[in-house]
Amino acid sequence: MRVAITRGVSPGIARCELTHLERAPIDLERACTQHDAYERCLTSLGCDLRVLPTEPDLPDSVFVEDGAIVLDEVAIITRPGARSRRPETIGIADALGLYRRLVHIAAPGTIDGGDVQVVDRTAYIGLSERTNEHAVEQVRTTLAPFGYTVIAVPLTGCLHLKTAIGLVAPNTLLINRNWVDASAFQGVRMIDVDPAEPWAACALLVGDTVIYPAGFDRTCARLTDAGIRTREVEVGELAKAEGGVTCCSLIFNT
Ligand code: CIR
Repeated sequence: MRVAITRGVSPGIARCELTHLERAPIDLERACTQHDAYERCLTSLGCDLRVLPTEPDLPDSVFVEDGAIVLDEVAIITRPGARSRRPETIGIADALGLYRRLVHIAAPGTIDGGDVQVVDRTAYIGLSERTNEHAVEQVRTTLAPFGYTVIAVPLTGCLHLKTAIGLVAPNTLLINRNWVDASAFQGVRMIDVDPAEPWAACALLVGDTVIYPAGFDRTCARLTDAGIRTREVEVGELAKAEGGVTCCSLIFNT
């Protein structure tokens, strides 16, 4: 069974963390409508939803991806780089503990799940404002017994690794090379975002379909041309909080 953990949009989302965007008013009702449609899309692609209780005091808590790194063998509970986000991991650990052995990142390590992309047995980890070398080392030690290689990847100009790359098919990444050095991903097939759409790399592969944000028509056409099936969703309100399609769920098989 394929499970997706999600959490409703916090009524406090207007107080979200922002790094690369100017604060713009977020229409809460519209954000919730978009999130509902996103959850329906997950369900239609075979995910069994586990919806965590909404957290009015945790503005960014809809972005559950940042709270954990879930692999077949283990779930690593993160220590998010933004202090305001650290309490989010409590509910996520409770939910994941039903399915996986848990390992917790310890101080001084900090890491957001949005900085981790696993491709086969390689875990790429973005070194961002949220994720540091201490956490990378802890992930490396945790995953080594399971045969994973961990590669740290410097980032510039974007929040998370998964803002710069997105897994869109087996061993295939959508990439914005201005934000990450493509040479880090040796042996991986790459599709470039359209130069006019720098934010277009964030994509969520579920089975053989990519959940993809509406509004990036040129890059979406590149995916279609490459034979990749897409399902577009509107996430404009969540994008004002610097979130995208990957960050609103944690998907894994049971
Ligand atoms: C933050 O700055 O932490 C949130 N406002 C956005 C987090 C988005 N998460 C993600 O892309 N994995």
